[in-house]
Amino acid sequence: MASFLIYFSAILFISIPVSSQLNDNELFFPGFKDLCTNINLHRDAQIEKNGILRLSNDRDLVQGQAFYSLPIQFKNSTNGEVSFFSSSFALGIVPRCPELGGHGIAFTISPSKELKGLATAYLGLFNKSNEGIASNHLFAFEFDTVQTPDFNDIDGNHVGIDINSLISRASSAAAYFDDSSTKQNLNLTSGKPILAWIDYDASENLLNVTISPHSFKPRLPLLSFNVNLSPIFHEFMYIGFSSATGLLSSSQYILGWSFKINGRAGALDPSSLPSIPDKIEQTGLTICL
Ligand SMILES: *[C@@H]1O[C@H](CO)[C@@H](O)[C@H](O)[C@H]1NC(C)=O
Ligand SMILES: *[C@@H]1O[C@H](CO)[C@@H](O)[C@H](O)[C@H]1NC(C)=O
Ligand SMILES: *[C@@H]1O[C@H](CO)[C@@H](O)[C@H](O)[C@H]1NC(C)=O
Ligand SMILES: *[C@@H]1O[C@H](CO)[C@@H](O)[C@H](O)[C@H]1NC(C)=O
Ligand SMILES: [Ca+2]
Repeated sequence: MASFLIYFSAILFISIPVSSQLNDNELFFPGFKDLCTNINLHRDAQIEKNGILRLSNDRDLVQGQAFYSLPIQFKNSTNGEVSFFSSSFALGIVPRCPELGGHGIAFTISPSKELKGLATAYLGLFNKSNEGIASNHLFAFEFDTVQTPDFNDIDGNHVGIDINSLISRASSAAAYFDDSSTKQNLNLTSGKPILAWIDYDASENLLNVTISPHSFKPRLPLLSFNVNLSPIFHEFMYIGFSSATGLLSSSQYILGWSFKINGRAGALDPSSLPSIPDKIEQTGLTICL
C-alpha cells in the first residue's frame, strides 16, 4: 500500500502540467516569463518583463532567434519516419512605419539552434552560401511582410512553407477561412495578435498551416501541402523562431507557444497571453514615407 501511494503520488507529481517542461514530448508556453533556461536567445531576441518574446526590435538590419534549449526527437528510431507533430503559437508584428513592416518571422525546425543567416529577406535562416542547399535540413513556416522578387514572393503579406530555401514550396497571401468557408484577408502587420497552427500528419505526408486573428482554429487550413518530411529532418531537431528586419523594420513578437509530438499541441488562450507593447517611441528622427 505504501509503495502504491508513493507510486501514485509520483505519477500525480509528474502529471501536473509544468508550463516550462517537455513532458511526454509536449511544450506549453503561455508566455515566456522566467524561461531563460528553457529558451535559448540569440542576437537581438529577448524576453521582456511581461513575458513576451521579442525576436527583433524595429531597428534596421537586426535579427533574433529563440529556440527551445533541448533537441526534439522527431523520428521513430526504428523506422526512421517523422512522427505526427503539431505546434501552435501567437505572434504580433508592429511595423516602425505604417504599411512598411519588415521582414518577418519564421517558425523554424533546424538541426542547429545557432543559425548563421543574414537579416533582411533571409529572415536570419540562411546566408548567400547555403540558401537553397539540401544539406541545410531546415524547415520553416514564414510570415513574410516584404515582397522580395529574388525569392519569388507573391506579395508583401504572405505565409509560406520553406524547405532549405526562402523560395517557398507553397505560399499564400495571409488569410483564413471563416465559419462559412469564405476566405478573409489578414493583415500581418496590424500589431494585433495572430494565432497560427501547424499540423503534420506523417501517415498522409500532409502538412497543414492555419492562421487566424481569432482565438479559435478555423476548420479549414490556409495551406494543405503534401510533403514527406522524413528525408528533410534528422532524428533530433531544434524548434524555435527566427526573425529579421531590413531597411523596412518591425518589432516582432511571439506571445505564446505550444508543441507536441504524436498529438495536438495545447490550445493557447490569447486573453491569458502577454500583450503586445505599443510602438516603441523612437528617440531619433524616423522618416516614414
Ligand atoms: C516505431 O516504428 C516501429 C516499426 O514501424 C513501431 O513498431 C513502433 O511502435 C514505433 N514506435 C513509436 C514510438 O511510434
Ligand atoms: C552560412 O551558413 C552556414 C550554415 O550555418 C555556415 O556554415 C557558414 O559559415 C555561413 N556562411 C557565412 C558567410 O556566414
Ligand atoms: C495593416 O495594419 C497596419 C497597422 O494598423 C496599417 O498601417 C496597414 O495599412 C494595414 N495594411 C492593410 C493592407 O490593411
Ligand atoms: C489537414 O487538412 C485537411 C483538409 O482540411 C484535413 O482533411 C486533414 O485532416 C488535416 N490534417 C491535419 C493533420 O490536421
Ligand atoms: Ca516569402
